[in-house]
Amino acid sequence: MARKALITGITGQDGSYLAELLLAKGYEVHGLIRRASTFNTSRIDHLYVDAHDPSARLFLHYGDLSDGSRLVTLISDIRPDEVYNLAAQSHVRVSFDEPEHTADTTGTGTVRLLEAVRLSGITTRFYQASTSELYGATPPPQNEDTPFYPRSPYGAAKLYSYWITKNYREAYGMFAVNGILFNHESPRRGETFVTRKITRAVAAIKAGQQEHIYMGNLDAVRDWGYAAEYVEGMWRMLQVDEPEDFVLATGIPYTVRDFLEISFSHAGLNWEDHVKFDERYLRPTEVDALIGDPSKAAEKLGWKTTVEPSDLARLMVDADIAALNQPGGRWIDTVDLPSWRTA
Ligand code: NDP
Ligand code: GDR
Repeated sequence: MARKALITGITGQDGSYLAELLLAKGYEVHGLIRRASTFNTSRIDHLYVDAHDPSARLFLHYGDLSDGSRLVTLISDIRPDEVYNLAAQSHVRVSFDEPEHTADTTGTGTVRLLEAVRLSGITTRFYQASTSELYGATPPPQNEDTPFYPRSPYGAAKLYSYWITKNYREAYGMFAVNGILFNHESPRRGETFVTRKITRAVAAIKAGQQEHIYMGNLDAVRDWGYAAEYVEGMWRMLQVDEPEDFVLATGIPYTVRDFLEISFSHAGLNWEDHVKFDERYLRPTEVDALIGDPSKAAEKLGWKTTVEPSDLARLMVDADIAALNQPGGRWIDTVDLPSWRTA
């Protein structure tokens, strides 16, 4: 029988890559989707096969992390072997505008899902999407032993999720792990995160559709990896004998300014001609520098990145330029997955 996985956040960047990966590995994949007035499944439409087709292995279920009883019903019905909790209000800047909603989804949502697993009485492995934002003000390099100091309502909500995941592991013997992932990007990245905001703007400016882009803090240092590689690390964390928490990162630092420079110059543009400052993109408290140390994942999971941040910037620019030339302006992925991933 095929192994079953439930992915919350399947319509997001990571959920779409993880669904692809698990389907390729032969899993039956179940995804939690939110009811919306317009379809929000564009990242997974290419994976969908009508449920009446006997070959269908991807099944979508309406639900929401704010609705605990629905989670209990779903987990009890699906009885997944693995649960990946990727759903969240994931935007750090927005979390300052919507702190309570962020706490409910990004924090309390995790305990609702863990409780659903516990109450259903099934044996399942649980992955929690933890984040480098937990480190916040603690200077780099950051690894699994680095103290946390979150700097946003998002980071504080994720801190709760980190500890409640660890608590369910210790209290109930559940195989529940935290993947502490540093920033990871792709052509499927949400349009308001800084990398994608930049690469979309490069494409639009190159095409003569806009002149300027408004940005916030260009000095922030981030460790940007390629999302398609990070979902492999998530899966590997659930395949080992003992549940442990792992950092996934490239270990390579770039500033937002560096990312601008690489992206604009790849399209033959000078970023300084096009970037303007707008204080609305500043955060009340900023995370200055995140640089991960992924050596534990390399040693115990055999996981490593192959796409460096500069290559990532270029592939995202290429994808956004190509998307502008597509009917409907839809993104496409322009690179094949690294060979070690599919081996
Ligand atoms: P996205 O913002 O692209 O996707 C978030 C997903 O969560 C979407 O599918 C969204 O659904 C869903 N969602 C939001 N609120 C709810 C809710 N109340 N109930 C059910 N589903 C909900 O995030 P990413 O794919 O980039 O990230 C995946 C996870 O990893 C997130 O938890 C994020 O915080 C975390 N993370 C991300 C990192 C990154 O660099 N990308 C780094 C470290 C951690 P909808 O499409 O309907 O909005
Ligand atoms: P981050 O990602 O906050 O690290 O969270 P984001 O891309 O939003 O910001 C990165 C850095 O860029 C600076 N910045 C801007 N950011 C945005 N969005 N828009 C701008 O115009 C802009 N100008 C400068 C920010 O101040 C920040 O320093 C992401 C999310 O995916 C989280 O869910 C995840 O947990 C972390 O990465 C790891």
